[in-house]
Amino acid sequence: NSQNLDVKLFCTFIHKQGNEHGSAMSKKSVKPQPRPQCASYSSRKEVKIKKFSVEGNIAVGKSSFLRLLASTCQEWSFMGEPLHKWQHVHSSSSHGMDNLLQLMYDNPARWSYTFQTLSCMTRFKTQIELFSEQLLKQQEPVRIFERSVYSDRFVFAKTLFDLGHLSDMEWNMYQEWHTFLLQEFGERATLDGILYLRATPVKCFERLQKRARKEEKRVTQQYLEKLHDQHEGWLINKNTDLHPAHFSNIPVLILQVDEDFEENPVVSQHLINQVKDFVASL
Ligand code: UDP
Ligand code: DCM
Ligand code: MG
Repeated sequence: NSQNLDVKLFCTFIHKQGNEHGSAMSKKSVKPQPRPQCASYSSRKEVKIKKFSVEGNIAVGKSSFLRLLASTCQEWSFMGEPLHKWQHVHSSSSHGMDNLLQLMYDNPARWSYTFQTLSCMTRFKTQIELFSEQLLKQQEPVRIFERSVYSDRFVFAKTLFDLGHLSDMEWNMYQEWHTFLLQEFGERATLDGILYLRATPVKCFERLQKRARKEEKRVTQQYLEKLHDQHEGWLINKNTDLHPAHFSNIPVLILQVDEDFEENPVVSQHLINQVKDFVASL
């Protein structure tokens, strides 16, 4: 089912990451191995790595779109959303594991801040992930993330605050450490562009029901409407109050995905062409 696909997708990425970063450590070799690079530039070759995030509402089709891109742009690097980490959190509960995504949807006032802390922390880790030698060997290395620390804050945490699930104090604390981390990570956390997958909340709700992720049974179309408005304010109308302000100038490619692209090669090819042109233009 689609949930397994999500896990599989993430595992593929992890596996890929493992290969990219782990190969030097896992193989016994007498030769010293070159170190992976941390910043957007490789000091060795001065190669610029272009970084993009795929943004969009819940179930709009981000993971499906990453799979599609991965099948055609095989030289690019892809980082799926670390969803399984949010579903499997170590705890001293009877199972030794808690599902924080489930807890948040079951009791948002209690668990939203905890969830947003974990999701953003795992995201920061992903977003500043080391670059592999394999990626740096590409003439024009590209890395694509599913969502970013920006949507975590400007879409999700903000919406949960507006709905009263984060208190004033929690929202202030969240913004304070988020701004601090953005400033500390600087270049390593920035993006060169955003691919905004855009569809009506009705279409997203339809896809959410088709996917039927068990934790998301309580997600309503009204909630998707709020998230949609938040995306629109941030990426289209540009009236979201962004802090720090210089993060507001990231170029955005809008991809309308109401029409099914998963099963439609003409639609999917058109989307891929737009992405390739956008990536090449930056
Ligand atoms: N989906 C679809 N047509 C599309 C894109 C996606 O029917 O063109 C379905 C997909 O098979 C899945 C659901 O929509 O069942 C949500 O997709 P995905 O998990 O990729 O969404 P995400 O939450 O990652 O944006
Ligand atoms: N999610 C959230 N807050 C975030 C990021 C994600 O509440 N900062 C939730 C929304 C979805 C799930 O995690 O229920 C994964 O998102 P998607 O299905 O859009 O990939
Ligand atoms: Mg997804």
